[in-house]
Amino acid sequence: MQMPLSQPQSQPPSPPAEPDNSYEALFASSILRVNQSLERFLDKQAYDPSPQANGLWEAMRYGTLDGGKRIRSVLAMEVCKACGGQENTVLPTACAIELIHAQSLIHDDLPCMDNDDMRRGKPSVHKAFGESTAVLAGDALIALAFGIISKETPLDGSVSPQRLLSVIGDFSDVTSIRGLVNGQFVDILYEGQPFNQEILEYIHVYKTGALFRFSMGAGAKLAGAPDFVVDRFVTLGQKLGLAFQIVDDLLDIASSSEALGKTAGKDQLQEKATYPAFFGVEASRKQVDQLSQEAFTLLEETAGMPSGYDSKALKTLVGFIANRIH
Ligand code: GRG
Repeated sequence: MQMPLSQPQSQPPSPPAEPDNSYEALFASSILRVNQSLERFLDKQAYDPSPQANGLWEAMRYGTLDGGKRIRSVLAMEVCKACGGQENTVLPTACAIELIHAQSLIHDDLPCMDNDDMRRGKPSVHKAFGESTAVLAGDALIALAFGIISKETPLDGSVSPQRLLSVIGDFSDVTSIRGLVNGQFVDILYEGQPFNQEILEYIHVYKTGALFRFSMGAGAKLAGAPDFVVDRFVTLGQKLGLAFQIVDDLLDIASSSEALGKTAGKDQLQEKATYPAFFGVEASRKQVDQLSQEAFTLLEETAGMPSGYDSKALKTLVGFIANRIH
């Protein structure tokens, strides 16, 4: 006997599925493109088919692929698209951002830095591969990141060589004494030391803010946006970077190692200079809300200008950054 192909009439129709409005679902296309390109850029065979450095490549891949929210690269991609730019133009820079971010986490986890055994829900790179390999993997990722922006950005007229050079120059600021390295130095310097608001802001502006500023500014630059729009996105990156770091510090207090994929509660143990330590949890939360409100206003103002853009996706991203739970 043949089975009926349709449901009997008497059964009620199943309710329509709820739309998935998570960050991962809404930005799946940008996340996928970044992940696929990272996989390609970290293909050992393409660079060095000899077996000697296999362990180094494995460590670089382990620290970069398979994990991470990709928030900075998504910001670069979404700003570029919102400003009318091509996805292919920004993709190499978006990947370079993730390589530097991964490197900063690998080095941050080292025993001589923040000393964490866990990252992205698995043993940190020095735990899995040893300290010297972790240092070298980070070093190699920095140089690779510069190579990817300069060699892989298509020179097909979608971006001028001058603009591209200016992005590479900005990238060198972010990765140097004008960016993350500076922030990390001062962060460690003030561990267990008295600090004030000025020091706190300084650490955050450099340690986390720099990469957010670069991500948004580069997205706009690579889209060919006018300088005043680029400047606005840099300001926006500054606000979002600060909000992101304050939320990170709040989650370190309120969340679990399991949920975060890294050791929770470390800031207090290491007597870190954080917003919650200085202002308290409630006032820090208010600062995040204030910053996201300012980011919304900036987005709306800029979108309304003659060379305006569609700010919908970017507003959604601001909301995710302010309210993230991991
Ligand atoms: C760039 C040359 C160079 C050196 C780096 C070690 C160092 C110098 C800087 C450390 C910077 C650092 C670890 C900042 C913390 C930023 C932060 C909140 C990281 C967590 O970012 P998420 O949550 O991580 O986006 P995932 O795992 O999701 O990618």
